[in-house]
Amino acid sequence: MKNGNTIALAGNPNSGKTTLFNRLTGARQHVGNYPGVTVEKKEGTYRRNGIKLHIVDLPGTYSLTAYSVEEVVARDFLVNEKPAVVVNIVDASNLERNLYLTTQFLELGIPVCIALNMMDVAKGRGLNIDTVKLSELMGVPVVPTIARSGKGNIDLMTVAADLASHADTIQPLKISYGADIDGALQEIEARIVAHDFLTDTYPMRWLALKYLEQDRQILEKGRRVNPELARSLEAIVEKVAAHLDETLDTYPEAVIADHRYGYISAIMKQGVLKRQYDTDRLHTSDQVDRVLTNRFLGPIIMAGVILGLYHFTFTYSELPVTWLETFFDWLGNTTAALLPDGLLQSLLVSGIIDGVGGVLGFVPLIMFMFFGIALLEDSGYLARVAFMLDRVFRIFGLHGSSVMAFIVSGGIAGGCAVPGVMATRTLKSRRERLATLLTVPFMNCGAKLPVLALLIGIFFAEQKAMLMFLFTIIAWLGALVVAKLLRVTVIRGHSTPFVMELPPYRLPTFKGLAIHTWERTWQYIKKAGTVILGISIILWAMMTFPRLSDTQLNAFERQRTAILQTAPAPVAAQLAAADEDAALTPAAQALKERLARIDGQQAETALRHSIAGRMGTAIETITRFAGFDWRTNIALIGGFAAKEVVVSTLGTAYSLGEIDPEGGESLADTLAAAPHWNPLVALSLIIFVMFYSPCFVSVACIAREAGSWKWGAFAILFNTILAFSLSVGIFQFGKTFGILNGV
Ligand code: BGO
Repeated sequence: MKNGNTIALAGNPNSGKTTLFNRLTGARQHVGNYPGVTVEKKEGTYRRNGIKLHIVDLPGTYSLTAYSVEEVVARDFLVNEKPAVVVNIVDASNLERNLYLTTQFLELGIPVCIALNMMDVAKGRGLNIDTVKLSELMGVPVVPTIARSGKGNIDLMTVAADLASHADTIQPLKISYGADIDGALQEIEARIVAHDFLTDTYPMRWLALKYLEQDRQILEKGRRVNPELARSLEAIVEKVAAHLDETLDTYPEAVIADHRYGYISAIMKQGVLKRQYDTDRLHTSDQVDRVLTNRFLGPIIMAGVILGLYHFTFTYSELPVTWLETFFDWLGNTTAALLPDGLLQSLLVSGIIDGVGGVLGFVPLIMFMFFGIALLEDSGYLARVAFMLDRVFRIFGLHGSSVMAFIVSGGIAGGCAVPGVMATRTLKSRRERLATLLTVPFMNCGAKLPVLALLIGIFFAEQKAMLMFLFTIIAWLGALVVAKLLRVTVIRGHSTPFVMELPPYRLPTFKGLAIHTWERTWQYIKKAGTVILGISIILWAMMTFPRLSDTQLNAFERQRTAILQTAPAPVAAQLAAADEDAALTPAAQALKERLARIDGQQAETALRHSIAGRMGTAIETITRFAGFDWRTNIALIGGFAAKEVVVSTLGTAYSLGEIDPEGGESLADTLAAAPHWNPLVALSLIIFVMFYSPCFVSVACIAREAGSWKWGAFAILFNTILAFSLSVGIFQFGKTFGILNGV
């Protein structure tokens, strides 16, 4: 319950608080001490134009963390006494420094009104402040004042009184503090909610932040109220602190402060603060930002950086990818040679080695890509990318905070839609949040990378980096257009202002980069070894059963016997005697190929006969308009579970239904040689994989975050229809005009 008409004056020391307090209350003031401490407590009454307010002047502080007794007093008053409004006196001539405290009031979720004081000093220093914009971006009223002369005081009190009368539902500000801190915050918040821990006094995110800031008062209180839970929360903090120390050579409080300043700096950069002439020397980060986030140069540099990243990844990973491919070929052939023909051999070779091996083969590529992304992230450049993209985002009805969700989902490459969908929690507007979480799955996540890398590598080998860049642009364009479409139809509504944090640039440490790269690469390997392995086995079973009947098998056997019987006896004898790699006479070679063709036909018939084969064949009548044959369909059905499965299933499908009589080649070689595959089919398939239904885990996450399975179903249907329409369009266009299809 808010304290009726109590207004607290709060701000940094020397911001003009006392001057304002004296002006507002005149003779109606009295001085005492806060209970238990020797900090002076000044109270008074403001009375004018029918407005009567009880004014309390809080001690001047720079922060709300319990470092000093003043900070504790100010904070306890705000939390326990719950004044109706906090009038935050901000020194306009030192805006960025003063707003640091403001962000903390906003994070506390209390009604705030900014008194932008010392406007005369700011003006004298050539500073031009757009108060309307500042108010819009921070989401609080801003009233310019000159406390010394009393200018703006009446307006200030009118606004404060107005805010006091309808300020019950204030949403606390949510600043994103980067992946590490945000992750820890979520973990702590979940426990706080589950145990209803101190939530009657403090907002949960604020409490979680205080834990990360190692706030003495809160830590002690926590240990008193629920020692066991407090220990577990402190353990989370210790873990993230150790991680930050190891990877970035920093600690949680510093990261939090950096992001708060980043948030403020981003507000300033949006035209809030303009210097008529440069008096202050610009901070190094600001100087670098003048070039890197420049309206014209910035996007060009950004495109160059991303293209450079792709070039680096594809060029340097090529050799190790070939080594792994060769290794899995060898492993498959050796296993096949060691085991007798039969179900076990088929499961191990076609199901597991060709399936999972296909996904694991791309580990070097994934590792190089993650290394590049870690470099961009740890240096602070990724935040600038988000900052620049935000300008574009607003045009499409999305929020600035959406950008980070897109980047986390694989906006540059290699992320995952699940944390991307979760990252939308920082969005306050439900409509913007929905539009974001429905479109983040269009990004090229780590699971789509092997599909893209495989097909680009086979069919567009000359311009790998350029193609990857093109597909990134297509993913973003697709996501933005769909978002706009959603925002003007099913989720209509206004856009809300936003602020993007710009933490200072820092030199990444090699250790930090190595840890970040390895953490993510290990996730990929683990997923391949568990989820993908499981799905591969299920799909193998679906591609193997039901098996051909004895009658069908006998028919093939009869064909083989007939061929051998009609062949000249010495030729058949040579073939029977020769081992696998022996040189054959042309006649024996021809006989071998005829027999292999029968084997191929049998394998194809068996695959078509299986459950998956029947499904793939059944929809081929429709999918052929997009250029997909029945084997590709099987892979795409598998891709509903997880997108890597498209590669592993293609591996299994081509391995089971062997169409290449020689066999034993990598999937890339097999596809390159397959007659119905060409660059046009590959392009159509890439676009389909990029846009069709999110994987099952993402769908579940979308449904949970959007609060209804309706949205999960929407994502499956809408995305698949969209992807199919795009692929059909591309394939039919290419076929008609003879583009890319080798005609
Ligand atoms: C001295 N404009 C200008 N120009 N000055 C202001 C304004 C304003 O809007 N508001 C306040 N000041 P406090 P805290 C001083 O005391 O209220 C001035 O800590 C001086 N003193 O007059 O004390 C204000 O309560 C000798 O200045 O702030 C005061 O938040 C020479 O800012 C100072 C010049 O205000 C701090 C100024 C002996």
